[in-house]
Amino acid sequence: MESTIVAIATPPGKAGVGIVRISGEKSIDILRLFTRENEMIFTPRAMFLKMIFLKNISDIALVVYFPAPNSFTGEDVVEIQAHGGYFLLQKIVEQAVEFGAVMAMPGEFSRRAFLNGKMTFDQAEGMIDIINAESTAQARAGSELLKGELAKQIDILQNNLTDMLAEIETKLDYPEYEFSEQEDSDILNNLDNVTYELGNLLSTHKQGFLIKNGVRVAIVGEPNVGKSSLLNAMVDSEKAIVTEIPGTTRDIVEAEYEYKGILFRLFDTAGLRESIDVVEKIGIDRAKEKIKDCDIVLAVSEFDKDTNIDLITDAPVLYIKNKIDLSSQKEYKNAIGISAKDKTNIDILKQKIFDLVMTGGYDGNAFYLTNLRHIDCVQNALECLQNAKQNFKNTTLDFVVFDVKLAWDYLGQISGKSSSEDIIDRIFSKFCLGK
Ligand SMILES: Nc1nc2c(ncn2[C@@H]2O[C@H](COP(=O)(O)OP(=O)(O)O)[C@@H](O)[C@H]2O)c(=O)[nH]1
Ligand SMILES: [Mg+2]
Repeated sequence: MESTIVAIATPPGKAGVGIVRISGEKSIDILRLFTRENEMIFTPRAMFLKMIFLKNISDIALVVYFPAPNSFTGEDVVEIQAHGGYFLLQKIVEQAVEFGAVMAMPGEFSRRAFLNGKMTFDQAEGMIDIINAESTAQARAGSELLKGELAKQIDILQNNLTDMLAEIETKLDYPEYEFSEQEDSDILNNLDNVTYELGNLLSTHKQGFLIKNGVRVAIVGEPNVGKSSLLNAMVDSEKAIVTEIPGTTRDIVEAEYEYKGILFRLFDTAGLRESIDVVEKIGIDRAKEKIKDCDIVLAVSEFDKDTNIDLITDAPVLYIKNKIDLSSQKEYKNAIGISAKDKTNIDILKQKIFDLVMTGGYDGNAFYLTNLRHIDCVQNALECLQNAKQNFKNTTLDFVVFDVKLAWDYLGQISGKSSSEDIIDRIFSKFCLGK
């Protein structure tokens, strides 16, 4: 028998309400012990306002009982919505343990949900993405997964491969069977179709990465050109210190904004110059590191000067002329004129950044591969199918069957149709406690 697990489902801290979740066969008994109810009064999925009794404390809580299999985990589940003090909630957990539950491991509720067929791997991962989301696009990507959008697409391709395998294998059972040209070309067409679809899916992963992690934007330039002022203007708050003294910014200052659903992470850096100041030097080294480690570089100079610094980076570079409030010239060749002080052209700049990194734009209705594990699976499956296509011309069908099966297996790892203890561990151990 599986143990009955308990954990706090709400974050540490103080809040109006805090939730303790219990899952397993003993849940309902534990609830009755808490409430000292002798009769079975807990109508499934209905809330009851009850006293709950701990050792020397009691609280008034809303309690609800979800009998198996109609619960998050697929087991009997009880939720106690008590007052949201972390001390109190911990006491409730301790009491539940005395009543026969054990403390849940991180992700254990979701792991049980998976094992009981309540959700697939990718749905569980989508749920975590929603929890971790910091932008509209991130939350959207998570909700697409949770809805089963990826599993649906993958299922179609897997079924396609299954049908094909069945057909080839029946015929392979008869050694004297000769595949006609028509049959050969049908198999190849089928392989082509699935490879094409997987290729399409994989092509979304660069944008998917930016959706998931946010776009890292480094602001660099010589001292005093207005880098910190630009960061402040872009996030509309006084995050970074601005002074007329060159060398003010030393550590990297971070700030974020959302544009068209996408999260952008700005990094304001120390002005690049030869410096003898130890602290400033470290800041300058960090700035140079940041240039290499970002998705786009904003190279800022004053309107009447050019950027005079070495930019060693693979990322696109956007040249910016600042302080145009002091100039009569507002338009520049190969650069955007802005005034960080007056917040002129900040929106134009944001659009330009968006266009340069999100090549192909962002379609709020499209599906993007955002999860590294899924990307790996798709990539591996694609390679197997490419091998299968290659082998189709050169060797016997047994090899083709082998590679197609392997591809099927990789695709199955996305949803968990093909799973192992190892994959299950890898996925759920990253989840938070109480999820
Ligand atoms: N007139 C004008 N002054 C600016 C503008 N942006 C920044 N400054 C001034 O330039 C100086 C240096 O700005 P700061 O943002 O600290 O530059 P940083 O060293 O590149 O970070 C400060 O005195 C700012 O007030 C601008 O758009 N117009
Ligand atoms: Mg600065």
